[in-house]
Amino acid sequence: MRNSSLSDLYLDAWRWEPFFIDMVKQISLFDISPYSIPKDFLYKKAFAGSPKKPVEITTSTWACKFNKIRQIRVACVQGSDSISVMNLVISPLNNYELPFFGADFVTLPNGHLLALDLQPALKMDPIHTNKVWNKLLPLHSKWQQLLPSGGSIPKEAEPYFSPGFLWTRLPLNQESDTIISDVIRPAFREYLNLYIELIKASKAVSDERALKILKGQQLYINYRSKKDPARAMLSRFYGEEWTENYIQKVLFDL
Ligand code: DBV
Repeated sequence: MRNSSLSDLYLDAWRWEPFFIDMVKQISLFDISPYSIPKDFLYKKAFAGSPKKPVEITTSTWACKFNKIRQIRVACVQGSDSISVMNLVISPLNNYELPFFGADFVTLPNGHLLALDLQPALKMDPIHTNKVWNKLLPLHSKWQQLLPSGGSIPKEAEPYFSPGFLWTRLPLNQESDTIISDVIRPAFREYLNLYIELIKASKAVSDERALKILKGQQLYINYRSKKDPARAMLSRFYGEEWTENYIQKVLFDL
């Protein structure tokens, strides 16, 4: 299983490794199979910084799939101490009444940006959202009150977020490191546990319903790929062509 072994990441001191390991442990109760990622996107390296002080920036991709889940993929970006990203999306098959699972843990020289959500394919549809939100909202209020708000999100992004969107920005310091290990990490574990419970409980829906969910999923994935906030950064490191292919054909490939 070339895509799903930790050693494929080739990363030194990746800040989000404990989160990644938690995630792999949590999903390992499912019967996991490989999800193929083209070689050019499994591991990519570039040098940024100044000629005198070059900084190596690596981007690794890990992916798998399992029963009811079309794709789970993690984009891991690492560059010295000041750039570290774990972007995770779990995309369910469209014949299950399931949201997406999304996590965006971003450390950049100007601070941390931390986002976690169970994101709806059909936000205005209570059949799709009620069961999820009833269980998600208590988790959200428990953890968000321990975090400063991340600020508002663009109006056009609202259809794709749940009211349980956990979202904060933190400065780079030791206090934030403590918040990341004492708040963000258990919150991530609990959000993912809830998601796993929803997967286990979900049953196949009718073909008609599946088509409706598919349309919602396509709008979500198109939005994410069109507005990917990492586009500028990745283009700077790896060029536009590689970045466009990575975003459209690997990260958001529905
Ligand atoms: N975001 C991605 C992918 C990334 C990635 C695939 C490979 O979707 C990283 C990496 N996100 C990334 C980076 C930034 C953000 C910002 C590098 C900083 C961009 C910058 O400051 O230049 C959550 N991520 C953001 C922002 C939001 C999210 C709201 C701020 C956008 C802005 O300020 O313009 N991304 C968004 C979200 C999920 C997500 C809710 C799922 C939970 O993945």
